[in-house]
Amino acid sequence: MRFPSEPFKIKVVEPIRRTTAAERDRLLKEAGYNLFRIPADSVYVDLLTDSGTSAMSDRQWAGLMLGDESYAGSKNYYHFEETVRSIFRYRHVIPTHQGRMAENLLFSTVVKPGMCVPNNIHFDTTRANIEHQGAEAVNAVVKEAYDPHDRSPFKGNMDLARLEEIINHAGPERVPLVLLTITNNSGGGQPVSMDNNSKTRALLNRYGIPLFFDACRFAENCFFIKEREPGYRDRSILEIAQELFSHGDGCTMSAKKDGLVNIGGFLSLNDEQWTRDITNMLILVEGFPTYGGLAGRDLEAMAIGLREVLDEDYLAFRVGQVRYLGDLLDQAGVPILKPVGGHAVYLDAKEFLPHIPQDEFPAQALAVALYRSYGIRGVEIGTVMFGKRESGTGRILHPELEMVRLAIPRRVYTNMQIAYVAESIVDLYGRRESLCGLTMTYEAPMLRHFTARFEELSHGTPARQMVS
Ligand code: P70
Repeated sequence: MRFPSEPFKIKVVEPIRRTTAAERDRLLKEAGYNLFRIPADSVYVDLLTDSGTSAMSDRQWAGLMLGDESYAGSKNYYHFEETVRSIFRYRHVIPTHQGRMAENLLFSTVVKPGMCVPNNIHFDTTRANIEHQGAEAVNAVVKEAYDPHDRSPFKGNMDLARLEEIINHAGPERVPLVLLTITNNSGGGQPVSMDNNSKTRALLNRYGIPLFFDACRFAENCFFIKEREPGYRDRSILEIAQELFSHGDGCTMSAKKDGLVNIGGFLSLNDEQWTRDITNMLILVEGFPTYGGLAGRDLEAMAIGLREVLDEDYLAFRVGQVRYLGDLLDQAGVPILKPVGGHAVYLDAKEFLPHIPQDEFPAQALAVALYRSYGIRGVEIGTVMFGKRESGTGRILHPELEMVRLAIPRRVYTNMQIAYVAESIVDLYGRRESLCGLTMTYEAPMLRHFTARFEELSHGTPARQMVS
């Protein structure tokens, strides 16, 4: 295992607090066993998300002082626009306050009730925003994605035969666009290859359907292409990104990931009419087109972050640190999704806790145990986030993967803290049989994972099925 050494030194530190197990137990009860409801200052290592949690560089902090807060035509907008154009190379650049607003603006403009939007795998907000338009969000990832033991290098790839089937079944006129999520978050942070990307484009050309990227973690995806795909070893990350995006018509972006900022996002696209309609909506709900719900200083930080994220030393450390955690766990026999993805290690809860049935939310139970025993916060990506209730019976339909995601914030934790996380999980794995399942006592009609509440079951108590 290569030890991923940091390509930076630390200039400012933020103290974190150790809590007792008794305190965490009380907080869990108060939070209804939902980790989104735990105060962050009671978390020791916070791996809930890599979104908006990055440490900015000294250059980004300096950039904040260059903020031009003019309502219209801020100089930071032009710097941001030029940066986005130089990487993504689409004609129009529309800033938004975060990714889901970019999704909302795009889908409310081009998706109509009864339509169908395929993706490799939709993430939660993407799916919810499409369903909110009365359309169907369909996944078409390759089947290897669902096998945690399959070590294929590009498990984020689109299954082209399946995609064609979906288009023909819906009718091409009912598919306003196809998305590719890079990297594929719900499938374990797995990359899409350049080859699959260009074949997706070729297929869509036959039907005249636009291709958009959900580009949150594009730089990590490009790093994997450089590492794993023949012909890209000597190309820069920027060149790989430019080639990748040349196969699409636009993208949505949450810059809270590979923009290396705490808030921000954008839409970038070529189509003139779509841009006009989206811009009109933007003015209605978000702000003037040269700030889009952000301050001028945020745009400056984003412009600088988008350049920094392309740095290969940074990316080697970034992806290396995630892999380091995965390798420590794998070597100790802890079941994780393989190969390790770009931004997170995913624990396979079905294998970790085979004695807890999926109806009792094993991944949520695992996330709760990790916090209670060690102060580590991960997030459930399984039945709570993606399970659906069958209409009529109220029975839960389970997603194929039942995981706890340990998302590593960018440039935030030291390798020693990562080693602490590994050691803790190995310890928990040794006493996994003592863990019990949960029952859900409250759920919202959409994006229920953010606000759901649970009660703990003791051994032998069957889950009560809550019918909504
Ligand atoms: C995450 C966050 C956000 C996201 C994404 C993809 C592929 C769009 C968005 C929306 C969300 C999250 C999940 C669990 C806990 C906390 C936060 N992903 N597309 O961590 O972007 O958040 O900026 O609106 O991954 O993966 P935005």
